[in-house]
Parts: sequence; structure tokens; C-alpha cells
Amino acid sequence: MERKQIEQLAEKFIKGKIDYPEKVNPRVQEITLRLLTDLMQAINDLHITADEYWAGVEYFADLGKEAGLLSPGLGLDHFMDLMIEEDLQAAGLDGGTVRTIEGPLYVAGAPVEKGFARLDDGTDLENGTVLFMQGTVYDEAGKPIPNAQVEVWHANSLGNYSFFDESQSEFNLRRTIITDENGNYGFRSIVPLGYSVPDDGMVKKLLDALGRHGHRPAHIHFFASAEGYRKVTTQINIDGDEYLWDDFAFASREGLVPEVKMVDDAAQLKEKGLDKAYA
Ligand code: MBD
Ligand code: FE
Repeated sequence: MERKQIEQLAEKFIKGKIDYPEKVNPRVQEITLRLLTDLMQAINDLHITADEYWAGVEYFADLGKEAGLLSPGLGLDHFMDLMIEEDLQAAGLDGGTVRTIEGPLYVAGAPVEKGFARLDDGTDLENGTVLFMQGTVYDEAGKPIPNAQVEVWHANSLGNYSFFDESQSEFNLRRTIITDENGNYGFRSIVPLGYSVPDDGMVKKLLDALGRHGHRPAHIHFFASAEGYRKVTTQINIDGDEYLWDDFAFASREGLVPEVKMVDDAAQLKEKGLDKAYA
């Protein structure tokens, strides 16, 4: 089909029949028109058969709640990060901790603690290695920010997240930590295992057809926010993971892989500078 005809059809389908002009959202209209045009063009160019087309419709019907997992798997979450960074750079607002994707597994409403928190409920200690992390929230000038919110969430030693894995207690491995008067936060938890997409799911099905794995390296998610500041969405990765630079979600980034220090007993924490954890 000619390009002109495809454009005319898309225009007709989206703008040719408007029954309630007062309800039209021009932005939704513009985006839908563009996506429909591009989709019809792809069907034309690739000679997508009717069977293939309907298999695609069925795929999306079955995808359901896994849409939030398809997006990172196709690299679109990371792409959105790069788009946001372009805008921030243009506005002269770049710098600071590098951002990376939120992923689909954040849950709001985690318990709030001041300064230091224990994230794990203690049930995963046979499989888990105890982990301490501490840090400071700084402004662009390097001044610590007291009372900043550090929201932390991560998977257990099997790579599963509370709420999505009903075998875990509510808000296990999820906390909001308010930085102390020096802008510091710290927490005790267990070392997570990298998440993998469900074996029986629709995302796995597509990844299989693309010859790709569906594993993430072990990681911990963060939102850091404070009044008068932009919120940053980021993660850290646990160094040494086999998928560290082979993330199915393309979210590993330079600057987000802190040094891991191994200790044998609590007394060594202080020697290694983990004073928050020792306290
Ligand atoms: C995760 O834990 C995650 O962080 C992402 C991006 C996708 C799926 C699971
Ligand atoms: Fe995650």
C-alpha cells in the first residue's frame, strides 16, 4: 500500500469520526494517530500475515499485568531514562547520582524509619548473606541533606519481591529511611539474588523467540527525595554477579556498582568504615 493511503486511513480512523468533540484529548489523539500509522506501515512493509497479526493481538490480550515487565525487557525503560537525561542536560540539570529504571515491582507505603533500618524479617537467613549498606544524600553542591527520604526495595535470596511473592511477609525488604541530621542513612538486610522473569509467562515467551535470557543481576532499588529537590530513581548492583553487565533490562550503569567489603564478624564492620551498621 502507498504511504499516502496509509496516512489517510490512519487519519480517518482517528480523526474522521469524532462524536464528542468536548471529550477529545489532543495529546492522546496525536500519539494514537502516530502509533497507528507506524503500526500499519510496519504491517505493510513486513507483509505481516493475518495469522501473525492475530497472534500479536492474542499476545497482548494474554500479556496483561506483564506489560510492565515487557517494557524493561525491550529496553524501553532504559530508553526513557536516556530521554529524561537528554532533557535534564538541555536544562542544565544533569549531574549527581546517575538514574536507572524503577522496574515494575515498587510498592508504596513501606514502614518509615529514621537513620537506620533493618529491611529483612529474619526468615531468609539460612539462604541469605547478611548485608549492610550506608550512605549520604547530598545536594548538587555536596552538602548533606538531613531528613531526605531514601526508599529502598529489593528481592530476597531467591530473587523474589514481597507482595508479588505471597510467601514473604508484607513489606519484607522494603523500607523508607529518613536521613539523620548529617544526611546519612544505613540499613541491614540480606544479599538479594537477581530477579528472573516468570518461566510460564508471556515475556519469557517473547524472549525465547528472540533467543534472549530473562535475568537481572542482583540489585537494590532506591528513590531518594527531599523537599525542594527532584526525586532520583536509581539502583545499585552487587559486584561479582554473572549478569552484572548482561541485564535483560539493560539497567546496569557505570557508577552504580559500589565496592563490596566482606567481613566475618560484627567487630570488623567498624574497622571497614561501616560505623552506621555497627552502632
Ligand atoms: C525487577 O526486579 C526489575 O528491577 C526490573 C527492572 C524488571 C523486573 C524485575
Ligand atoms: Fe528489581
